[in-house]
Amino acid sequence: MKIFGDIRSGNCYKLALLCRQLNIPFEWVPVDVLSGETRKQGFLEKNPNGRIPVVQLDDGRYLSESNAIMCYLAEGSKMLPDDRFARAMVLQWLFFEQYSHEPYIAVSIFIVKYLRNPADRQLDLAAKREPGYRALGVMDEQLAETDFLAGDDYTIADIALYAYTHRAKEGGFSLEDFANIQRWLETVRQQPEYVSMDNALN
Ligand SMILES: N[C@@H](CCC(=O)N[C@@H](CS)C(=O)NCC(=O)O)C(=O)O
Repeated sequence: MKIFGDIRSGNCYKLALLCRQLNIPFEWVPVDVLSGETRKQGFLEKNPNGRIPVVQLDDGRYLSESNAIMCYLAEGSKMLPDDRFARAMVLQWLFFEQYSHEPYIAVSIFIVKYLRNPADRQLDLAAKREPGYRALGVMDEQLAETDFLAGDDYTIADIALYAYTHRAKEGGFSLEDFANIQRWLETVRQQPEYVSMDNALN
């Protein structure tokens, strides 16, 4: 399987971390997210939406959307439970991540770190503050009740939300008031075969 990605992207890191933890071999094909490569014709044939990550399976088929790819890869493992309700809880957090967390926290990191905080994005950045903190509050409340987001077991819901939460500070979000998130971040780091973003491809 090939993963087309940029390891600076949390959405791409999700897949590298999951593959390491499930012992799934992959070939990483680097795509520079800042160069506009994802919007060129050759790439649009892989994902018409022009975004990474994309995987190409051994039979040639392509799949995009980080959380959908994680569901595909985690099928049959403990990271995606078979039980109907337990699985739906995992999906609940995957959808939460994409709709209520990533657009605020990941995009803030992108503006601050990768675009170098340009003046013409300051209003946009400020508008992400309140919904970003609201998402962190929802996570913290859940993590006051359970060890992991979808319950007592580590699942792909934790990978999905770890990817950008552990870097929230780079987008200007403080985790100081979120003790349960801090404890959970440390627990994720202690999972077997955990790799940090910096080491995920080594
Ligand atoms: N919902 C998508 C988001 C993917 C996404 O936004 N990817 C960014 C990098 S993190 C990208 O490819 N940006 C390049 C572009 O939009 O041209 C997913 O979870 O995979």
